[in-house]
Amino acid sequence: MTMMPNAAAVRFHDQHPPAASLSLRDELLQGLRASPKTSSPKFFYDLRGSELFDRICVQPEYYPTRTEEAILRDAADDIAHVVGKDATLIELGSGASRKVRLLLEAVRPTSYLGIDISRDFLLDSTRRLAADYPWLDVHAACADFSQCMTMPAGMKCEHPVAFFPGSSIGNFSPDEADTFLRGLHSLLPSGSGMLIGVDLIKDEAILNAAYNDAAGVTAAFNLNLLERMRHEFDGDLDPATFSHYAFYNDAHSRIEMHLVSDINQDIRVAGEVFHFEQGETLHTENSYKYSVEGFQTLAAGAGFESRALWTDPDRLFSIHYLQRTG
Ligand code: AVI
Repeated sequence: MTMMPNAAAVRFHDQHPPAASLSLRDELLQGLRASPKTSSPKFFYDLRGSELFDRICVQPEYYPTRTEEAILRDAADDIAHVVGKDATLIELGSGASRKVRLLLEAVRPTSYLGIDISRDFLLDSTRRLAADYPWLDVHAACADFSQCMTMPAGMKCEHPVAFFPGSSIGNFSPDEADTFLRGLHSLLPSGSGMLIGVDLIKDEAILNAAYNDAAGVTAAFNLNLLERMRHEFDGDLDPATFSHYAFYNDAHSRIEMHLVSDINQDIRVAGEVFHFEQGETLHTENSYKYSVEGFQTLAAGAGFESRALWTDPDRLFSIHYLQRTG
């Protein structure tokens, strides 16, 4: 269904992502029943988790956000040249639509489509975008881009360019990333572009510091998952009996985040009891890091050829422009 919200400048397409609470609960319980215990990173992002994530992005140790923004700012004209004219920028998981602002004046796309699962947040940020860039045809689609996504009916889109910043692809396993890229390949017509931010493999000390900031914001972000279990999933547990644990796993080229139980204990979530030994962990997130070549190989396997690459002088972060082949 397509309808006009109050602010006339945004066209809103509600793709009705499945009302999640039951499936979310089931997914959470399934992870807690598994051995070792796991939880999807998407459980981090309730309101408090999203606020904490915004605070992580400005911590001095968390280099990805400011480095990617600097690359986008410095390379905006170059990016515009590679992207070409009459683009429709499609931002996947658009959130606050903040990073795309660094490109809009240079790229001058004809239209912008922000896709996000959080309806109110999406509407608010795309309305602000439409107000600030009156020449831009702004669309918003409420959908879970990682599950299923179709282009909104009736949207004219001559030269689609997917925009996926933030190294969010790093929160997928390489197999999931491959499936995700293949899904985009089947959605986008031949010749479409993709501008994607990918965090790079680097000195372990820099990586470990980024996920263990001195102010304890990443720890609070991780531990907030337990608060969410208490409030949203009828959890009976004491968050103070768990600790944040994040480290770089060199063999898998990924940061792992865990919640470690400091004691032997039973917790109850949604009516079910789960036992934790002292020192046992709930694995809450992986954040994969790639070499430039490693990512290009992954993308090529899913049908996207590398056309351009930008990095910062310290090669902390990369932005790739890929083209859909076939
Ligand atoms: C959203 N994502 C790319 C972040 C990352 O770095 O993997 C999430 C995050 N987790 C802890 N700090 C930041």
